[in-house]
Amino acid sequence: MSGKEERDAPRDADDGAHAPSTRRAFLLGIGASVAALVTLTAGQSFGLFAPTNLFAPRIKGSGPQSVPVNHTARQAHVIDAAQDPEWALAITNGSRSRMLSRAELAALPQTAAVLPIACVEGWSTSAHWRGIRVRELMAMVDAPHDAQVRVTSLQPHGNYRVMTMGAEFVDDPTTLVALELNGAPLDLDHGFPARIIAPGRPGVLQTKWLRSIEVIR
Ligand SMILES: Nc1nc2c(c(=O)[nH]1)N[C@H]1C(S)=C(S)[C@@H](COP(=O)(O)O)O[C@H]1N2
Ligand SMILES: [Mo]
Repeated sequence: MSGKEERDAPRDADDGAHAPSTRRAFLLGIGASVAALVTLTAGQSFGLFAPTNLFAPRIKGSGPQSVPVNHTARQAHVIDAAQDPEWALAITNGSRSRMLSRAELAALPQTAAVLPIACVEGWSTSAHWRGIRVRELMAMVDAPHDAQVRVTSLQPHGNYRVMTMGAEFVDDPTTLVALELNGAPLDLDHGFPARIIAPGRPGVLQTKWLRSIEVIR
């Protein structure tokens, strides 16, 4: 994809610059999510439905590495991109940028943190994460301490593809680009090769399958 196509592509979950149709789709999505949430709650409340509970894979303690999965790599259409041996995380601050392969990320100082994933769909699971502090990555491109960033996933489309993170999270010593979950490399469904984990943010903002982290200026 050329730089031009990249810029002209519709943006999802970005900083409010939705085209009208994108915005409508987003609002419809909220309606669908509420309906799904009601269904999920009902499904969990009645033992009668337990044997056919479609949401069973998301209950606490289930899923790869003992953590539920929101969207799988297949559902997010990232199977190939996430396993590309040429993958590298782009860190940019204006004209300053770094590309870091998974091996290069793994060679940087690692920080461990116990943090939950809390999904609006009705589950929360605490887990052990290990990775590189986002603020250390930002320091590598001389980002100021009050920098906000835009985080983009390899995911080609969808509401979770792009999110913004305020300086208070960027600067937090437990906000990580995580490479490991519960003592093992991230499962593909949990965001391999690298994902965001930050304290006290809703699950939707814990971006999986990272592509880039850019200072917003
Ligand atoms: N790229 C991307 N990141 C994502 C998502 C997604 O669909 N795509 N789902 C989000 C949601 S809603 C939640 S709750 C968490 C779940 O992370 P997990 O599947 O590793 O438990 O990932 C978040 N990060
Ligand atoms: Mo979620």
